[in-house]
Amino acid sequence: MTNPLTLYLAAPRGFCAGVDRAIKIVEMALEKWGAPVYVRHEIVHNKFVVDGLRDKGAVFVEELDECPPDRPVIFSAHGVPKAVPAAARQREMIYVDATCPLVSKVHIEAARHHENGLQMIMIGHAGHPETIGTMGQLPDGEVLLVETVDDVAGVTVRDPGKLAFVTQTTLSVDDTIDIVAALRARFPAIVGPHKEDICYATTNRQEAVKAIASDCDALLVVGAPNSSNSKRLVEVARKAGCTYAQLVQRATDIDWRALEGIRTVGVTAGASAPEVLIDEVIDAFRARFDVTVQMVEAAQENVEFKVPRVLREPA
Ligand code: 0CM
Ligand code: SF4
Repeated sequence: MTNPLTLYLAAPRGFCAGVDRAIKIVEMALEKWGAPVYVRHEIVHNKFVVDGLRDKGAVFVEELDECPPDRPVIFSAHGVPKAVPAAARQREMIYVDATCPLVSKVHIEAARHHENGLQMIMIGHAGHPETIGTMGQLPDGEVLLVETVDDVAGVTVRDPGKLAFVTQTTLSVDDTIDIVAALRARFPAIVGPHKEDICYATTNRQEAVKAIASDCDALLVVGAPNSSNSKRLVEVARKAGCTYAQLVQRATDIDWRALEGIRTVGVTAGASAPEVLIDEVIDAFRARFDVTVQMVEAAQENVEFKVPRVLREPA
């Protein structure tokens, strides 16, 4: 006799519209131009997705100068500094930009504020490709990075009356509220978005985790260790009262010993994790427990983004 287990399946979870579009861009580029097609940085932060595209002929590199000039190159969903497409044009390369339109929107906001003479502050994680890409929309030194409430006190600005802020799209909604509040308290004239630039997918996945976390003895987030939005889901679960919340790339990562005796488990996935990996995790639970799946839906999503025109036109 296996023990009963209620599995709360969070919705929405997994792929967002920007990830869907970015993967489609690589697939369509391979169809249009044949292999190899180069991709600068992991198209989305998921090893399973990257391995699948590599099998179809995509070659993943970190920098543009690792690509031969006569093959197409795709820029990842996280966005790139302005210098990257500029270098591709200089080398007369074919390039397709898979930057999520919601990240591009932040790039445009930053450029607009800069044109209006405002110095920029970015709320984001140092070293993350989206932060590097957004900061790289403006000349060096024009964007100051803050990661925490404490950073706000230490930031040195040119003119407190001429400031604006943007954020990374995949931050913790609750942590960002505090950082924005600290910025507005120290710099009352700061200009910014109504709330922040966190995207709909990040917000909804965090809401769904909050809806189940306190009812879960354990909660697993399917996602990669370099996926910002996935890591935030683990933090949100812990803050919302789930004492055992873990990131797993796939079912083989699950620590079954730590799950002994649980009666309830939550399962969700970051925006870059494919549904097959979630199914795999659920199947692994079914093999060990008498599982009842209960879906908990925090929001409905119907966002879709078109692929760039160059891929919709015949070769
Ligand atoms: O930004 P993050 O690390 O969460 O990227 P990801 O590839 O895991 O998710 C989708 C995106 C974007 C931009
Ligand atoms: Fe775009 Fe948000 Fe998805 Fe990132 S997580 S690709 S910003 S929709």
